[in-house]
Amino acid sequence: MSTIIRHEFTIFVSLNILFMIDTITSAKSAIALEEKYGAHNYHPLPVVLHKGEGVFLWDVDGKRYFDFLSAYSAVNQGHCHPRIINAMINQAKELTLTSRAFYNDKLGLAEKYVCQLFGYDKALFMNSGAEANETAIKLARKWGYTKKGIEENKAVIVAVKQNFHGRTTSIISASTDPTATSGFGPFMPGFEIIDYDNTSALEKALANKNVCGLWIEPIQGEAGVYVPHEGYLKAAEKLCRQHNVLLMMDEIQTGIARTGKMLASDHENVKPDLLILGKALSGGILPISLVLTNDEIMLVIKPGEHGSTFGGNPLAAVVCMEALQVIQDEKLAENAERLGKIFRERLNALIKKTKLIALVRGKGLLNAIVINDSPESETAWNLCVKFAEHGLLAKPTHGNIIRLAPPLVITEEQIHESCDIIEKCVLSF
Ligand code: IF1
Repeated sequence: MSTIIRHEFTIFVSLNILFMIDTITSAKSAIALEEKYGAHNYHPLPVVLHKGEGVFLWDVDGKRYFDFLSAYSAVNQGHCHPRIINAMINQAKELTLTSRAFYNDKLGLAEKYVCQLFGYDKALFMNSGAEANETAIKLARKWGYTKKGIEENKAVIVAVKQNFHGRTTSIISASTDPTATSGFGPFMPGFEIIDYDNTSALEKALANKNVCGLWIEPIQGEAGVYVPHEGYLKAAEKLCRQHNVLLMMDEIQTGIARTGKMLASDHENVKPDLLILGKALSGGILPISLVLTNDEIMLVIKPGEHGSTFGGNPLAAVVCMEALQVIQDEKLAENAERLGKIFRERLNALIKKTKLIALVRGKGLLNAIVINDSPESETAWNLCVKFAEHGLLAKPTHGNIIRLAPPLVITEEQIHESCDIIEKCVLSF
């Protein structure tokens, strides 16, 4: 193509792209665009966000909010943490993705970092939390066949009612939530579902010789921040050892300091066989997930048997190390422990003044209030709309439960300011 025509063509294309890229000028136009062009797989609160920093979010009209969802505990380090952003920018200028067809000079450093931090032999990086759970399923099954001697294709993974581990068709095969499963069958076999927080149900299920794994969350996030009885996790660990079953702990939402310890398992000194992490592994900058385990289990997967295009990319490796260093340097687990107690004290005091809230529960800065109304009622939703009007963002789960989980960088003063907002809205409801 001659130079002149090439230039004209370039100008023509770039003008077109320019006109195609709209700028979002109002909340209404943003919502209309998502309504028209986006899948309707969510029902967001009518808030259109433009900027985040620390515990705060700003909408397109410049209104500031306390973020009490933290992108479902992915931004524990606070929105756009400068250290993590800078680490990302510097690495992004060098190398973002090589695929695992080759080595790179960052992945090994990140693997060593997380193995030493969490006390395991080997790490397998993926991207979404669901992919990390899928990885854990494959590891547990293959370990069951090659190490425990389970008959091929007979491996069973024990899961629990009201679990949430992601949205893939295999993962929802273990779900007991009709919203997650209806219309998506047929389902993956090989899962047995028992009651959560019930050790006798555990004893019965794990005695089955075909069981290769027990798959649980240390606190059930999506179920509404359901904290099991003290000792349940320890009993689960003991029964897994007794029956040669792998403890697959999904700490994607509870991990990375959210509940006041680096891991929720740490509250009971439980050491999962397979530790499954995601979300705040990157401080909400990139999708990064991870499975940590020992050599005997990790090495059952041979070259070419598992992976993903972006899994373990050098950009994610650098971001992950910085995000975890920030958690430790800023003592965010200790902060979550201390401020979580103050938060629950304030909410328990509020409960005495209102019939609207049945109870508050949680650990560290993973908490929830249960609204004194049926799950089908609009009360929790309407209360969240009111919270938003007063500068605090939260969203109901399962109808009448409101999860309240700010970034772990929140200060004591900001906890009180947020509780003042919650109290004002609840008492005026
Ligand atoms: C949605 C829920 C929370 C998780 C645990 C694995 C995953 C998640 C314990 C999968 C993800 C997210 C997914 C998001 C909303 C949110 C959520 F309501 F869906 F269940 F937090 F409670 N294990 N949870 O919490 O990780 O593949 O998403 O990276 O799907 O609506 P992911």
